[in-house]
Amino acid sequence: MLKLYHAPWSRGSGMLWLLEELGVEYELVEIDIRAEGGVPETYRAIQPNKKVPAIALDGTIVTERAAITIFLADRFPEAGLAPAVSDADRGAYLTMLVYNDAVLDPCISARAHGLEYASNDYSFGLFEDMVTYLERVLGERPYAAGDRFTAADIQLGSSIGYTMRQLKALPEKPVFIDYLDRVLERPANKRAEARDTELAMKTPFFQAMFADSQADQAAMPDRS
Ligand SMILES: N[C@@H](CCC(=O)N[C@@H](CS)C(=O)NCC(=O)O)C(=O)O
Repeated sequence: MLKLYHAPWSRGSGMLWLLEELGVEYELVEIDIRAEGGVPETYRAIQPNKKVPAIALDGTIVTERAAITIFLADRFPEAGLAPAVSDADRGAYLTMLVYNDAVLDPCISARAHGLEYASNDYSFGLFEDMVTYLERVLGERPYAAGDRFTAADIQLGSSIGYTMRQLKALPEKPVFIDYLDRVLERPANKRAEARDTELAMKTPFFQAMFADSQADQAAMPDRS
């Protein structure tokens, strides 16, 4: 059976959404990336940097979100999540999947860590150029690869949703808000979110975090 190596509320969360869209059976192997002692060294045999997500299917291990997405969406074509190799949307589909990981993600991390740099210092270029490009693409077409929802929207939707709504690093542009309204309400995403939240609530890190925030709230002076 397909195995997903995953940690809740992480870059692996989009994979749960993908698997729900594909409608395939899978076994979830939880990797506690927030464990005090760190991720066990044995996991390096699956993912060379000990990161999630990773998948294993029929003896093949695939790592990196874009690669996993391409692999699974092509492997289960009946779900209709990948434009065929000869489809006019295939180029945009691959571009947006890889852009998500190779440009959007590091631009956001660089911004969140206050890194100052020139465009040609790093392969991912400037944050402002990334925002302008995404705004243009999503202003020109309703979905990442064209007129229909594909697996690229799972990755792009997850990234835009998290970085705009939770991290607050991506500006709240109207095209991003409209795009999220189009993609995040899908039933498969709602199922994935529910499963992820359930997993997060069983994770010692989040249990401690929520216990702390409840304790802080209880200690707040009553202003009523
Ligand atoms: N390039 C990887 C990045 C995955 C990644 O950054 N995963 C984070 C979770 S959000 C992780 O596993 N961090 C644990 C660690 O670095 O120890 C991908 O796209 O699959």
